[in-house]
Amino acid sequence: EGKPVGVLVMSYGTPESMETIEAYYTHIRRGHPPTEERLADLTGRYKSIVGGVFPLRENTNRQVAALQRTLDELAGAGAFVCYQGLKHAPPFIEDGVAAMAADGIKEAVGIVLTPQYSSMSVGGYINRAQEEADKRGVKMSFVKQYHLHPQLIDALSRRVVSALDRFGDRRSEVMVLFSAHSLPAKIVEMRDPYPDQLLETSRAVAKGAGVERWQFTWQSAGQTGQPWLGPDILETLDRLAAEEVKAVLVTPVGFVSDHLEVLYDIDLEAKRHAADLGMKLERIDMLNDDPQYMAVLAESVMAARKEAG
Ligand code: FEC
Repeated sequence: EGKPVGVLVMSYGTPESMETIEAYYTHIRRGHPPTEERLADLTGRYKSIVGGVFPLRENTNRQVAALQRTLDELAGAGAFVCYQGLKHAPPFIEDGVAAMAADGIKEAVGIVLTPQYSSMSVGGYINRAQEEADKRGVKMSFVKQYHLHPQLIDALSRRVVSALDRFGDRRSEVMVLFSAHSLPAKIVEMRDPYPDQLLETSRAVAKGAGVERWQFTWQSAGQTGQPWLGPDILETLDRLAAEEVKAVLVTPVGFVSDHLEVLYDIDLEAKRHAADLGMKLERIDMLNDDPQYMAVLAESVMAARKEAG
């Protein structure tokens, strides 16, 4: 008793600088360096987004600091201590667990900065954390998902409502397009909960925002040679344009932060595609370190801790 519980806050990670994009990309590709061409393409995407790589990293740092403050408020100062663990960049998930162990932490809760569970995303983070925790004698439990937490739904619903205001008197024509990162289509045969959980979040947010015209679409599929879940947002925009839809509000529900997959894939690529089709495309503001989102994370951590006894 009296010892703080560690909180391993896990997120995808972003390069530390333009020079480390190659190492980052190689890690994502499980140790296989990208071709010159693919590296140049990714570097170009980072260069073209507002802010580039450094602010993205500061964003994760701010989220971890804000979660620490929220846990101090809700559970009392000293009850929990947060550590960062990134999937594809330093400090890696293993570094975060090692730092906890070095500080004498014996028990910890892990949580990922994405609301829905998939064996290929959140499951991967958890496996890596658990393996390192076993080596270092840290007892860990995990928050697997929080995709229907009432405060998450409320925070997203409010963002939808305020973004709809940007359409003025065209508001009622807007198609709300919920989106999330695609995954290889084989997850469907694996009965992975990811697609259903994304639809559950989308449905709850549509209800919370009083939206009737909505659809779900995938985005940011990788190029691995195997099929990925579709339709992709660009195909969805083509179809909607053919159906005479003139205005869309993209609402990412699997991402919580301003990062490449939002600032490039939606704000530049999808927006340009929509403009070519004569459509107006807007996007909701991301949650980042929004106080309601921080409360979702803090409450989920506290509940997992309670369950772990
Ligand atoms: O802003 C940043 O610097 C990071 C942006 C970023 C986020 C993100 C989130 C997710 N990913 C997920 C799955 C995959 C799978 C592959 C894959 C590949 C990439 C590549 C980049 C990248 N991802 Fe990512 N992802 C982000 C960035 N992702 C860059 C490299 C290829 C490309 O540019 O297209 C395929 C790996 C392979 O080759 O086998 C699978 C999932 C998420 C959302 C959940 C989470 O945040 O963990 C799932 C942010």
